[in-house]
Amino acid sequence: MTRSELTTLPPNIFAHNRGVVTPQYAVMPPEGILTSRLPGFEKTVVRFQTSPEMGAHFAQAALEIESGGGTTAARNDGLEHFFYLVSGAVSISIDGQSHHLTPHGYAYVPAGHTYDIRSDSDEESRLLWIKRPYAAIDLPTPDALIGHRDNVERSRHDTVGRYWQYLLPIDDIAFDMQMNILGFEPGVYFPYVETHIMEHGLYMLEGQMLYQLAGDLHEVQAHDFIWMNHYCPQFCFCTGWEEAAYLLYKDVNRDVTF
Ligand code: UGY
Ligand code: MN
Repeated sequence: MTRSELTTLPPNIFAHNRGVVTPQYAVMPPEGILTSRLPGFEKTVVRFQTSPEMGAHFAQAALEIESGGGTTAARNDGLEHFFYLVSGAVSISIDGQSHHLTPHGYAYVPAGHTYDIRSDSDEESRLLWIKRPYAAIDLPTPDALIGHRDNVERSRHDTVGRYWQYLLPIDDIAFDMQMNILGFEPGVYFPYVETHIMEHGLYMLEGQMLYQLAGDLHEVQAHDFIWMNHYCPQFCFCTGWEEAAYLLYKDVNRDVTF
């Protein structure tokens, strides 16, 4: 191929890049996250959004599963897992019991249990995957859980025009993480700048926002990913004409360790 045939590069590629990685946060538009394959999966590629290599204490990835693809056998790596289906259709078996996920369906797999994933769709399925070592306490490990965004109550507090959906039970401190959907009407913003010990993995499900991270402003839109390190100051405005919503990982319910 000659240079003149290389027409795929967009103009102003540097000016248009929105990706940034700092010690306090990362903004990762999907187009810059390259694919890899994983042992134990077939007809599947993975795009890691965050991991310990970035400084995170969890990993988050998007799996792109072709029709009929998925795991090659039931897996148990000792970690806890949360799966959220963005598009397509998959079956997930937890300890041999099969569940069907449609878009915005999700599954929590407790540490030490097996999971097996198969795409049921004619098209590619996009499955978000959050995993981390479970921080055990003197309570039994939580049970597996299957749910769907449409069946989770929208609660409202602190401000008008925004809602929370708690996908995992927030009153059960056996859970060491929350997976929440936060939704915003256009023009709505946080009542204060948050600065907290909890870390976040944020996946934009819909809409547009201006996110302030450690004092820097970033425009984000559907399918962008943000990692926020512990104590990263954070604030956001919903800037589009449509509602915005994101899926948010948050580590909770545990004391500090020394
Ligand atoms: O609950 C939270 O920590 C949430 N409000 N943070 C965020 O959306 N960046
Ligand atoms: Mn927060």
